[in-house]
Amino acid sequence: MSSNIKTAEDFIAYAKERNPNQPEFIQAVEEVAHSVWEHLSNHPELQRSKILERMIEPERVIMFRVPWIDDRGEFQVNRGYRIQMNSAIGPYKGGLRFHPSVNLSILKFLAFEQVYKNSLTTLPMGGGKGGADFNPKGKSDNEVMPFFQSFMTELQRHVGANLDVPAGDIGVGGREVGYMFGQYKRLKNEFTGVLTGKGKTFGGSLIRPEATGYGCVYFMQEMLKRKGKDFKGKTCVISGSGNVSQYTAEKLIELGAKVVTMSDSGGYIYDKDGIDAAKLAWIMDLKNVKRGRIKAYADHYGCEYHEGQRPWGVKCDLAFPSATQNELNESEAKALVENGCEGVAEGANMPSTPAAIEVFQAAKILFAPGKASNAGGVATSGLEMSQNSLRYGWTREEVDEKLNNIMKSIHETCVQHGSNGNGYVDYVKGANVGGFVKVAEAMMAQGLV
Ligand code: NDP
Ligand code: 2IT
Repeated sequence: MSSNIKTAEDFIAYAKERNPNQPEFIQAVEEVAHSVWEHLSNHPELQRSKILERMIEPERVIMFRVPWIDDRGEFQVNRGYRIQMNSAIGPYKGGLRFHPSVNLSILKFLAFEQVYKNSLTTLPMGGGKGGADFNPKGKSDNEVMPFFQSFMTELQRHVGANLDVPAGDIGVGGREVGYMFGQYKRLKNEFTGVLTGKGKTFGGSLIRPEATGYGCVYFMQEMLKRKGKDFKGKTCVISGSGNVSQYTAEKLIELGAKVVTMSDSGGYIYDKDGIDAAKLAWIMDLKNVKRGRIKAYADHYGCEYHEGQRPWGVKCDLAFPSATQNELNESEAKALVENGCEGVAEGANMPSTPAAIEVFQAAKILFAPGKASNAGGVATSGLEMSQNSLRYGWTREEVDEKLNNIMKSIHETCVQHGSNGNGYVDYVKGANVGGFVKVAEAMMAQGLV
């Protein structure tokens, strides 16, 4: 640690000075710094080696131009990125986000979170993240394919099965991964596992589409089990209606819970009778095939729709924020707690603001941070990498069992590092310290790089 950095606050001031105008990145760094400070204080060798200073400095940041032509023949330019944050424990690994809000701060926060998340999975994956400020909404297939081909035409220089393995995130599904994989294969003239989340016919793992949502529910199941509880009859509120939200809902319904909300950036639907398997299939068709808005569900099934609002005011037992960062603030956290909510598992990355997390922890309800509870997606990406290397494919049951075991192991790691002695588990501290120690040890072993 620099001689003038004595406390977590000093470190955060240093991080802020070096990264002006990057609020999301600083938010993620602040949380980790607070969690690991005690560990660092007990390990002066880590401080001397400037482990945390090195961890907040990406190994490499790539920014590039993505030119393409839209349906009207107009030239368009987007900005592409890949943040290669940390490769101490394996090749860079993490998703690609395509959303108009994408910028350096958001991708650095996501890449930073990814380092600890990937460490928690027990698999050998470093951390990275990328994407572009491209808005896939309302784009025709004729526009989406050339955009993703253009994006990969540059990205192919910087990724590879043993170097950096991207996957999906917001705005990316099987279609987009397929186009990127096709372009990579064409340019490199080799068939390798350079991306995960691929189609089942060309090396994609079974259960990868389901994995983040299923994993999040498995994590909540472990937290509940520790309290002698289960999902039977629990009312659940979910935000978002994309990949993570859909499979969170599917698994919750299967395990006997009642899901009453889903949302998109337009608003949320409240179905007090519960979204059952048939209604969820309708939502999947609406979102994945028709690419429609969630409001159509309310029109079709005659339930409530709350335009421009988020679902946290709905009375529930369990909440699964699964759309985007900072989508659940302090007053919404208070509303959840006052309405009797007993557990929150983050499907999204950093959806709860720091003040919201304080509310949950002060009320001593179960709270799982995204880097623990949404790690099932990247864990199954890791399993896809293993299967590609083996040139083999496991069955649904085999992958699902491995996923469930990984989520149990992450839960145990959180309990090990986050127990405060009076029975309450600080899963935030547990996840941050549990993820940190492995990466720090690997960095120490590899010298000053
Ligand atoms: P999708 O693109 O499939 O779905 C995103 C959902 O969130 C949509 O309903 C979208 O609504 C909503 N949303 C996105 N941005 C905003 C916003 N700024 N304000 C309000 N609503 C928004 O993405 P995923 O389901 O894959 O990702 C959701 C979250 O989960 C992200 O935080 C992602 O980083 C995280 N995650 C994803 C993993 C994965 O494997 N896919 C793994 C781990 C974490 P709309 O369509 O209106 O934009
Ligand atoms: O945030 C995440 O963990 C993801 N978007 C998944 C990354 C991956 O490589 O599967």
